[in-house]
Amino acid sequence: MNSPVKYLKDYHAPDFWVDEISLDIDIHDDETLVSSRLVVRRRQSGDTSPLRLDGGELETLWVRLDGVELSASNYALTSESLLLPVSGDAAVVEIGVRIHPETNTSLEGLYRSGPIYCTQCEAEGFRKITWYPDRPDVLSRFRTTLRADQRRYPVLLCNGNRMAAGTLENGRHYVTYDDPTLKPCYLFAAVAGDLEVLEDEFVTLSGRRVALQIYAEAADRPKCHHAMDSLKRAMHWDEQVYGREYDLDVYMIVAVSYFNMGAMENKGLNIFNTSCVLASQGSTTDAGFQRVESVVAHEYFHNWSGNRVTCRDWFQLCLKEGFTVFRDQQFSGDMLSHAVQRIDDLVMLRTYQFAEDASPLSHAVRPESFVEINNFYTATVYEKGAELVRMLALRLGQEGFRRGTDLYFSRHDGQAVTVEDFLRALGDASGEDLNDFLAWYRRPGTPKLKATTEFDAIAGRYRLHLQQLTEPLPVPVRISLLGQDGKEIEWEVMGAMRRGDCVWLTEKEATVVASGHCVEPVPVLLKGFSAPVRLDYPYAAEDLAHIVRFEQDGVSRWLAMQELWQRVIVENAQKWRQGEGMGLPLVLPQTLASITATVEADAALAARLLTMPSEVALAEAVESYDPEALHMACRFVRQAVGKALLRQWRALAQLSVAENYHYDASSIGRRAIRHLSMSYWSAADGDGAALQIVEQFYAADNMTDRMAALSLLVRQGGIGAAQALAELRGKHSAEALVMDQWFSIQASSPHADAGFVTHVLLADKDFDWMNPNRVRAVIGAFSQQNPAGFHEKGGAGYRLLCTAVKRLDGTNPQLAARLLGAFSKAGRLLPELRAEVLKALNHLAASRVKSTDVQEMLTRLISGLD
Ligand code: B3K
Ligand code: ZN
Repeated sequence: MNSPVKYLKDYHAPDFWVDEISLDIDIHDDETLVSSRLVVRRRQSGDTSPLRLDGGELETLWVRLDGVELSASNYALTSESLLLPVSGDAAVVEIGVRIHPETNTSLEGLYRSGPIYCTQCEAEGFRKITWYPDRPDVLSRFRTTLRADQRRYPVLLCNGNRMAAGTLENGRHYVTYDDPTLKPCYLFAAVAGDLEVLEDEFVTLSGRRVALQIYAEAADRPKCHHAMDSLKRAMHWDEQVYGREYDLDVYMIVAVSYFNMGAMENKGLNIFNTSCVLASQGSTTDAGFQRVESVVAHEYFHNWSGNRVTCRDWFQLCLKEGFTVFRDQQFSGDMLSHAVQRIDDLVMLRTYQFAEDASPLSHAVRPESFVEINNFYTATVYEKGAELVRMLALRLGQEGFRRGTDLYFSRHDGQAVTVEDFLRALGDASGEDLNDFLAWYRRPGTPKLKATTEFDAIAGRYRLHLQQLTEPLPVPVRISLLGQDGKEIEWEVMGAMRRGDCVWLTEKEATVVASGHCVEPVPVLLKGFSAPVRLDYPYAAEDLAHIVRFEQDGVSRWLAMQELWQRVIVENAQKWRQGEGMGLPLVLPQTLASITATVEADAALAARLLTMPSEVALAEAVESYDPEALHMACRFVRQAVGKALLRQWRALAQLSVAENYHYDASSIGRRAIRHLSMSYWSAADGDGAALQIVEQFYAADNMTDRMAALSLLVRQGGIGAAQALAELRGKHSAEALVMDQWFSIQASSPHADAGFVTHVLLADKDFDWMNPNRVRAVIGAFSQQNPAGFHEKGGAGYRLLCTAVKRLDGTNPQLAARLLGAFSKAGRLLPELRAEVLKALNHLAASRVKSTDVQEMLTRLISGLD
């Protein structure tokens, strides 16, 4: 099967609009009957093209056109399309179909998540519910009736306002909803289940009362408070920062256990993976709490950036996702810490997006073509897409950007638009032409910058030469020059525009000059990581230490620290490969020691600076990727740093944290420092640290402390790990989200037998191939967070992943395809490992993969390796 490639250049406006749709969804145990009534209208009067509807896996029962039932010879039906011969400019189409949510394992369309019926329609899932023009530029008014057994499905939910409800024969009931907003079908949602609700209220800026409801299974309701608080904070923030108010009378969130992503922004009725709603001190880590807060905010922000102003076609996906990620990053920064939030976002960007962009999976933020749109919900569209909006915000300044977003929202409210419309609105509000930014949206790959310096000590003249090695783009390079005393030095720029501390490179080259200094300054480049580029500048290790010591911007200090860590680890990896002894240059422990002294001022930032980059992140810093060498170097450096600063780690491992667990920036930061210090201490002196780790595991009153201790115990292995794992399982076996952590901590632990451990986990009685969270906790953790295990010589790890993908291809293609992302670094692997990857991928390709999702990923990956 060869699925067609879709091209952006082929976009045509739809032939028909759908002014209204009435749906009736009648849920039974062994089938669901869906009848629909579409009021359609031609876009161009007099045109004669047939009405084209999309479908997938539908059993068509009847079709009526303007009240007359059509026989099969009157329409053209394939498994994916239904063409109806509409003669005039308008028509009423009625269709009945039978679907099977009870056996729908793809988690797309209408499906069962355990005892709950729910939907996932983005991007093209609505066509699995009924025949419809399944494209985001067709906006319609939806009226929906849901019917189901009343005892087992007492709660029936749909977008919009509840208009009617009542009982039916045979213990069944129904509810009718009307959604007054016009929406594309990807924002449609329906839920039926035995759910409890946590209720609250939000009064908007203009005084309207909005009912807030979070639905979950009874046992989970007490864990919904953090999500509710996050929602209210997000609603308030969007009013203050973007002037955006919520528009309906009710905002609902439903938590389900079987979900392919984090959450979905359906109009007024978000459906969430439980992992992004539920949070409690006893079962959720600090990182989990943060994730809930940011995903709740992200989906809420979509109400404007995505729902009220939506995408014309799926090529424009970044229009809603990049912008909304940028908004949720700003929000999270405002909630806890700007520097720490930016650092966490950069870890994601530089670890995963940079890797994707350097791989055969590389694509533009706005791709020109795709086979399966589900394969394009990527780090590039989301994270790089957010970076592009960040640069636009920098270019326009705070007020100009706000004027621009105001204009974008008001000009395009209720429309389905493009990246060009976005740039035009942002620019128009300030009289700027932002067209040059389109190149950022169109061009795949990470741009490269090179910086070189010249210094004439006698004349006191300093020149910093910036050069774009790739085709020039508008690149903002925020700069400071640090003098010997750490103070900032004045500078000027030639060949580029300057705004504040930012040089806006538009041409190939520009030069920054400073004069009157007899010691060469240290340049701090790309402050705050002002552009998503790779920068090549030959810093001396001492310069990096100087930046860490004197620069005010925490993100720039972290960037310098990353480079220092990276250099020490990569050098040691080379030594290990050549059989030479590894070593720790003094500058690293000295710099770390200076940071340990700043813990009281900002524990969370200090923790980020003191954290070694992960092996996965380090893979981005090397041209030829040898996972074993990097792993050995990391082990050595962790232990050496542990020994060099043993006194500090032991003291910081006892750092006081407020007695009762509290989710706030300072407590989170202090816990992070404790755990990091325990890990260095344990690397340097396993026996010495053991007691504290074990005590913390058993005495902890919160999951952050407990999981930190558990991961160290599992790393050490042996009886301590086995007992702790059994204890956690004994206490939390009924909590799926804790069990996910139980699985993932083992699958990601870098033991020599990691592959074997992963096989054992797959055979565990609680492993469930149908639950994406569980699959990600084992297969995802092993292949993406355990490089030493995954890249084991001989390719066993690759075969394990490919076997899993093959198995999931038949049940959940989206999940299967996504797991293949673990191969994105394959092109840079050592030749023998690369050959094993290719073998495993070819074997999978030869096994008759069914889904277009997996086929497209395989084609792209294999063509990049061949
Ligand atoms: N818009 C959804 C993602 C849908 C993915 C479909 N394969 C979640 C989000 O980004 O908010
Ligand atoms: Zn989103």
